[in-house]
Amino acid sequence: MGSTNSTLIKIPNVEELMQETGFSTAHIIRLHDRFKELDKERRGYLCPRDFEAIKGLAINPIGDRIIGAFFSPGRETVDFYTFVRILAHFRPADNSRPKESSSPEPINSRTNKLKFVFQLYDLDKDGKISRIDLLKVLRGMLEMQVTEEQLDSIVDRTIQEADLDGDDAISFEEFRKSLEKVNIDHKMSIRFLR
Ligand SMILES: [Ca+2]
Ligand SMILES: [Ca+2]
Repeated sequence: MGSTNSTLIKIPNVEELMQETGFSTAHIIRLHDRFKELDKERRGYLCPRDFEAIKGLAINPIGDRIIGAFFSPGRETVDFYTFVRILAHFRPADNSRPKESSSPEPINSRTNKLKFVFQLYDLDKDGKISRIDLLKVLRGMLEMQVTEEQLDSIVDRTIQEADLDGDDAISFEEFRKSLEKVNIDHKMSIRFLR
């Protein structure tokens, strides 16, 4: 497959990227094609508005927050490597892979997926989802669908249900516990490759 090889040659350190993310050669090539497709102006990087073309994201309630996760604070662009690394969080967990205690936890493990979602809510990055964080995120997600009063009561209930140590905020451990029964793979499946 000549075209396959020529694509890979254009992606330096591709082996490293595959190892880190667990994506196969075929995945990387498809992601590279998708990246180029989204990069309409062929600048070699994507801006937040390029992500608006991703269908599943526009209708995902936390779509905006997910788009935000591709961009580190103060940066308005994302390159192919960062793009692939972030997308690796959405890869279904691979249970068939033999677990080696020496190797670092894969990006798509349940814990890393939960961490990824957690930081979408922890707006001020202080390690806790506070009432204010939650209010802002939910306001963005629900926008016109609820009144401020309803929003307040949703926030109250969410915090009450998850907050175990009574500090009026949700730590990562509390977050993890509250989502114990949730199939995170299912929740985090987004069709980027369509
Ligand atoms: Ca916070
Ligand atoms: Ca707490």
